[in-house]
Amino acid sequence: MCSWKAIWVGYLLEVYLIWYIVMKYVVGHQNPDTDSYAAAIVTAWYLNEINEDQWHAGAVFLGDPNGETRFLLEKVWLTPTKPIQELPEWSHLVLVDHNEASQSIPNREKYVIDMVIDHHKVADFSTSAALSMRLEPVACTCTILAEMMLENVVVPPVGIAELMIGAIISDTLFWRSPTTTQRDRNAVARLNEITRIDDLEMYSIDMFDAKSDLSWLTPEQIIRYDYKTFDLHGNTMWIWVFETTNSQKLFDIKEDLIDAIHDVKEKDWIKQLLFCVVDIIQKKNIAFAVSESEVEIVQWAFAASVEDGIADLWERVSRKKTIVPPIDEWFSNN
Ligand SMILES: [Mn+2]
Repeated sequence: MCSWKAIWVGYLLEVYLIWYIVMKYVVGHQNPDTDSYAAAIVTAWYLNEINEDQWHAGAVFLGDPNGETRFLLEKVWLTPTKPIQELPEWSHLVLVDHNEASQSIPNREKYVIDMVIDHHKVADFSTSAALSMRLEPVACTCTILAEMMLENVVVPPVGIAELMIGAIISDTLFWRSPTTTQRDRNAVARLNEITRIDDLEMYSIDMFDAKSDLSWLTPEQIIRYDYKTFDLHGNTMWIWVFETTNSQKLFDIKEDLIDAIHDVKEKDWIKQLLFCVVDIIQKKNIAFAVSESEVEIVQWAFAASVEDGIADLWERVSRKKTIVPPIDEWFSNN
């Protein structure tokens, strides 16, 4: 005779196994910025909404949200979850806003990648099975997501639409970044029919001010605020950016920042690091190059002069479009 207890245990096991097997994790890059954070949440919502397969999607994050992202999350009544650095082996992943291994979840080969939605250059991507890839040369992952929703006649609720608008404002520096395309502008215009934010300019300034708030950051946290690592022709280059509406505040503590850069480089075995202060309002990039090899890179890649460890990189406010490519080019010739 079959006991109820056995049936119950069997049922629980099955529920547990099915849950484990059908869970898909959506994840952005390390040290997530607003787009990475928002795109993970939005993609998880979207995948559950279209429900093409029987998977359940959930967003996970490789770091805490920054001040700007926190501001946006509060606007839509979301609380950040605890960051992760690891998932059960063979977990199924959807990567958003990145594809390079150096920016992704550690030991990525342990997992199964089902899908990539991204707007960056492709560096080192390979998988053992077929997958969906949606890569578009627009300014923001959330622009791609907004287009996917349009194609599939999915209308996002207000909170999801607002997250996408916030991410697009952030990645385009509200149209100041050279990465901006008409598609990004169209996406915001369409999404704002749902959110009906009266003054997007004001909204963007509030967001950027939240990002520029230094009061709760140490010099080390400032330089680590938005870090990314790049493998360029076999060389590892750390290119870190701090976007602000008030760059003067950073130059007031210039010496502390330079000390912090030296400390961090020693602590993390970093050979070449470029720390860029991007003034969003003035559309200017002032970079810190504190070692001989960094000075050389800045001089040759950007034809810029370096004085006391600081170089004026002019209007180069986009890491993707105007900072990384000249350095990449330099490495390819050296
Ligand atoms: Mn992005």
